[in-house]
Amino acid sequence: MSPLRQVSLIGAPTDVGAGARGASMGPEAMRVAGLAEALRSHEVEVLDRGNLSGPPNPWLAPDDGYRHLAEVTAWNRAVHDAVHAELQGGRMPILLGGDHCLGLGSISAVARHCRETGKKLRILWLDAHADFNTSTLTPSGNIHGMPVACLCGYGPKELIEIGGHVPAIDPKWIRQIGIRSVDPGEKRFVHEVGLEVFDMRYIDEMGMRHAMELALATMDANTHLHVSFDVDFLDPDVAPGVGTTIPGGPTYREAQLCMEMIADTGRLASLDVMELNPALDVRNKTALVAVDLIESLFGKSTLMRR
Ligand code: EXY
Ligand code: MN
Ligand code: MN
Ligand code: MN
Repeated sequence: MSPLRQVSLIGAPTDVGAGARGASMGPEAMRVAGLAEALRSHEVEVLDRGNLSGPPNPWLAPDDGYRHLAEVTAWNRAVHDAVHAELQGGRMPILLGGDHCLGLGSISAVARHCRETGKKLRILWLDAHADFNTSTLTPSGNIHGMPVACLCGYGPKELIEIGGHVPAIDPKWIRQIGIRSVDPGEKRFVHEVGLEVFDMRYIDEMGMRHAMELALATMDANTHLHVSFDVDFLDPDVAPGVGTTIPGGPTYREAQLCMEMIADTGRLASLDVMELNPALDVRNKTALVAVDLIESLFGKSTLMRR
């Protein structure tokens, strides 16, 4: 029998980084969809740490290229501290967003922990978007379009310094999967920095299996694998409950295969589940799909493969 994995759920109920209201209700929708119970059915010990708190969404226009920078910073500091505390305690954090600006706090904590423990970090960024904008490239000022750039050191001082090391990560540690909406300046910047992107064109031509084989290659027993799962990664037919639906995403089965291949590595060590927006969902369908996919990340299908 596999050892009991210890997971902590951390809710971050805010939409301060987003362009639509409602992702603040994401953590509760995941609980209502039965996330803790589903994980427990896969030999996982689950502690629900409840929700973090932070400033309300002031719903203001961007200032100098950033919308709500002070509020985004406060929320990310809270996320950083909570995620780092779980890792220090030997538990696997699952961050329940909240919008994807919080990937910054989560991954800067994971990167800090990897530096402290000598682990190699690999990040899978499952998303329709590259989230690689800066204040000069962004068409919206919404910081949920910027966390990957901030993690790589391109962003305001208060955000890039959250994990205590600038840059928090090397762009070589990231693999992006499912990308299909990138702004023109952002696209140039992605190429300039050399991010490894398996976009939908690649997945259409080569298949999810090949994309994931490459994205998961060169990991070893010392690798900490972090998955940042933006629910808008999924095709909107499967997952309508997000603020920024982009057609042409992975089907239900392609997404399952993606999660199953991650599970097979045995290296998953931290997870973000972001951008779920219950205000735009249909009878909590998107949260239920997210729970189903997370079950696959924790080995739901392995019995069939024994
Ligand atoms: N690229 C667009 C922007 O920066 O405004 C849209 C970003 C959406 C980001 C989200 C949820 O992954
Ligand atoms: Mn995102
Ligand atoms: Mn640590
Ligand atoms: Mn997205």
